[in-house]
Amino acid sequence: MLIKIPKGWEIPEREVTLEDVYLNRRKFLTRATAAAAAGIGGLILPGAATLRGAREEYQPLNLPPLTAPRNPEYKVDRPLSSERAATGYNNYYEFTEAKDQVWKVAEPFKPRPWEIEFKGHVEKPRKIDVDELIKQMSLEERLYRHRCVERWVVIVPWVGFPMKKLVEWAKPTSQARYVRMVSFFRPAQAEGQRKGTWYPWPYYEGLTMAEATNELAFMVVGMYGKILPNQNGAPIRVHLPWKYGYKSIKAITKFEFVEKQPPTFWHDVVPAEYDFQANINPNKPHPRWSQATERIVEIGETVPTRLYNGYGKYVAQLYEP
Ligand SMILES: Nc1nc2c(c(=O)[nH]1)N[C@H]1C(S)=C(S)[C@@H](COP(=O)(O)O)O[C@H]1N2
Ligand SMILES: [Mo]
Repeated sequence: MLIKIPKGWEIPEREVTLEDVYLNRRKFLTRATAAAAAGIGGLILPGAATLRGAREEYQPLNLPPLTAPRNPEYKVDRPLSSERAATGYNNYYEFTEAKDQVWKVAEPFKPRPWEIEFKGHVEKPRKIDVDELIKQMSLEERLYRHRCVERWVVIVPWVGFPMKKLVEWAKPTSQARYVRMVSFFRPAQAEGQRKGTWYPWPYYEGLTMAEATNELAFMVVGMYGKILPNQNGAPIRVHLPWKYGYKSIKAITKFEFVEKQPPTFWHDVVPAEYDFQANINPNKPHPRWSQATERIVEIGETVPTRLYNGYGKYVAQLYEP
């Protein structure tokens, strides 16, 4: 008798995907349900290659080197993901919903020249070219664990600088209570922005000032000792390792300092499923799946999820009285 015993992660992921994509999409094609079905919890194309990681044909590009001293403070308790896995399996809906295709669809994108705008409650609104900004910052490498709300994990050597330095550079006034961040809008270069027209492009996210200036919040401009590839958010993105991946907005064009909690992209698309705070918490299930475990991409191993992704020592005081 032939009995296939699936690995733990295969069952729920398949349930989430196939049912939602094929049933919901056809039945209720309203904006919200179409988006929920295709959403970050939704579309994973069937097939072991997709679930395991990058496509076979994919090889990382030889991008210009960008190295920086490793900050020994940030350690991980697992081997790093291969560059191929972390750059060949992505979520980036501006390009495509197929995680193993983002590298290919995003390749022609031109992330330079790139202007970043600082506005809202700042001493003086200003704009700066990304490379000018990078020159003014001192770069370091940090090993961080990245945990998507869909339960996949990669462990990555990012190159960048603390977001706190960026906030200091922007000089917000005392009225600023949140920072709102916005990605690019270039439908001609990003086919997901042409095809997924029900999404409220451009992608937008937000943080409290305490979160943005926490030492873990990291502005990323490189990975694996090279400049950031398009598929991971070139030329500049943020990484917030204690929050689900959707908070770590890619290809940022604007920082706006505001008084009120800003709206966020995935919350607006599926309000019941993706909240503003999005702290990693094994005890708080997503409405459609448990968050108690997670799967390490490429290795396929399932491990327990940790509160704040294991970064409680840095951030728990932000949320606990
Ligand atoms: N602009 C933009 N930023 C984004 C996304 C996106 O679709 N668009 N996806 C988010 C999600 S859901 C995840 S898991 C991470 C993936 O980052 P990675 O490709 O570096 O692993 O990017 C986040 N940032
Ligand atoms: Mo994600």
